[in-house]
Amino acid sequence: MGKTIIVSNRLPLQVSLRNEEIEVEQSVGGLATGLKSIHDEGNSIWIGWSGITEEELNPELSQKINKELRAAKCDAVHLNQDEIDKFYLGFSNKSLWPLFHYFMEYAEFDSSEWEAYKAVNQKFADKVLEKVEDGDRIWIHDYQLMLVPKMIRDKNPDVAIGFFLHIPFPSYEIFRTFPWREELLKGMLGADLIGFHTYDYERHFMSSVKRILNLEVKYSAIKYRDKTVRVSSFPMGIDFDKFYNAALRHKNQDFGNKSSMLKRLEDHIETSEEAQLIISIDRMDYTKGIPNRIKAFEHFLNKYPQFKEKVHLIMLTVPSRSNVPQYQLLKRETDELVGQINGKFSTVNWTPIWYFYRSMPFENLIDLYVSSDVALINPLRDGMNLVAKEFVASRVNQDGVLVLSEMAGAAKEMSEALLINPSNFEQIADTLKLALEMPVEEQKSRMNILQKRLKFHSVEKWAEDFLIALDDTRNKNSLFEYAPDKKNITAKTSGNGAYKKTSFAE
Ligand code: GDG
Repeated sequence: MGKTIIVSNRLPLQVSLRNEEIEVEQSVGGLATGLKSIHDEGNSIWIGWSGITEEELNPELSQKINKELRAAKCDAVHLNQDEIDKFYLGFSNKSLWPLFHYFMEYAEFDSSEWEAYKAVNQKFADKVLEKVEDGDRIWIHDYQLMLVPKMIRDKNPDVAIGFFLHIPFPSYEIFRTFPWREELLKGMLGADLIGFHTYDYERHFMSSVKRILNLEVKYSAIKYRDKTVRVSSFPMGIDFDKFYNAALRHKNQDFGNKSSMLKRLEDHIETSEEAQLIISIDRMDYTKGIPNRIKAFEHFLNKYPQFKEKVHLIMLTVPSRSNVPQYQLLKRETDELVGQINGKFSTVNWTPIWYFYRSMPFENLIDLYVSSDVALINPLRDGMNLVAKEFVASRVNQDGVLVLSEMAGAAKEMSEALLINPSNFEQIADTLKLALEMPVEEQKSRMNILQKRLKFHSVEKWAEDFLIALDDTRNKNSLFEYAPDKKNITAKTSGNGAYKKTSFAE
């Protein structure tokens, strides 16, 4: 077996410059954690952009960065500011991201940005081709790199290529509006195996392939250029033990060791007997339903005034893509709404919304997860949503209630949460009341099931399942040689959790 080449826009290391010196930190995101064991322990390299533009580099800095990256088995694709503006901030985040999240009115299609997207994808493909050897397998991630599979395949027809999309794949009626739809689909079809978080996204992709490319599509298989491309769903998990153990540590630590945030939260809970905390954590992104959340919370306070002066909504919104205009507008709207609600309802003793617009260290994230009563996660669209899973993993006493949007991929596996439609404020208000008043036994019985499932379907298992499926595909020993029906497909591969899960949304 050769090595595994992981390819993603960003590397698992965050490189930044401070006073002309480089700082390297481990990335804390789900992808970096999920692939950590495969990357650290196995024979692998990780290709991506370091976070530093070519303009910021000089030969001495380059040497230092390369040394750090080599030690972490990473290799950088160098991008200049113009490429970042057009490929990342432009095409990826102004065209693909809104379109794939059903925000058609936000999607801009600029042909010079499309050209930059193609050129940068080619740069990634070239870097992979430079590193690839016989017997290697390549795993490409996400919407920034959708053309890379084909670009590699064109030069190296035999190599094993997997592609995973972390965001939703939209329905055909949305996707068909995309000006370069054929090229994008063909780009993905360079892979042997294409993975999505849910069966719905898989279905949407198959439908677009069939109707736009007129290809022969059956169940989880597509006949393309004399080979079979397999498509399946692999719902991404989290590092359950990391969150559970951190939460346990936080709960049991001496008062003196607690963070000032945890002390203040606990103090608040102890001094006001009926106090309850609702948390929400997300990037400041229009897909996450932040204005809806605030408006629904206002509706809740109006409809159920008995919760006034008792319940707080803690909103941690992390700055994101703040040089894209829609994100600036969203920030302004959020600031205004929070100001309005707090202005309208606050008393000397009570402010309904505690709003943080910044990133917090992991330890504070755990403080929030462990000290809240309810998590309100209400994206308008979300590929998966790992925050919902992290909240559940952090509830070591198995209490607490998750209120989750049915538009998040995570909802497909978390039916014990209270599921809501993020546009139905009436329903959100009623559900918040239900959550805040839910008897502890019921909280525990729901949490118990959720935790068991999450612990089993960890992020390590997700990565393992995907790579096993990629090997399977290459060995041509499984499902997709036009199996007669989907039940047979499931049965054939029942040793592998990934395929079993393809049926959960049906
Ligand atoms: C994309 C898809 C899909 C958040 N605030 C802080 C912080 N976080 C961490 C959370 C969580 C991660 O960021 C956010 O992950 P999500 O899944 O919720 O959302 P996206 O960033 O939009 O991710 C999404 C995901 O890819 C994986 O496929 O689930 O649907 O949109 O891990 O803990 N971490 C720290 N401080 C913060 O303030 N340390």
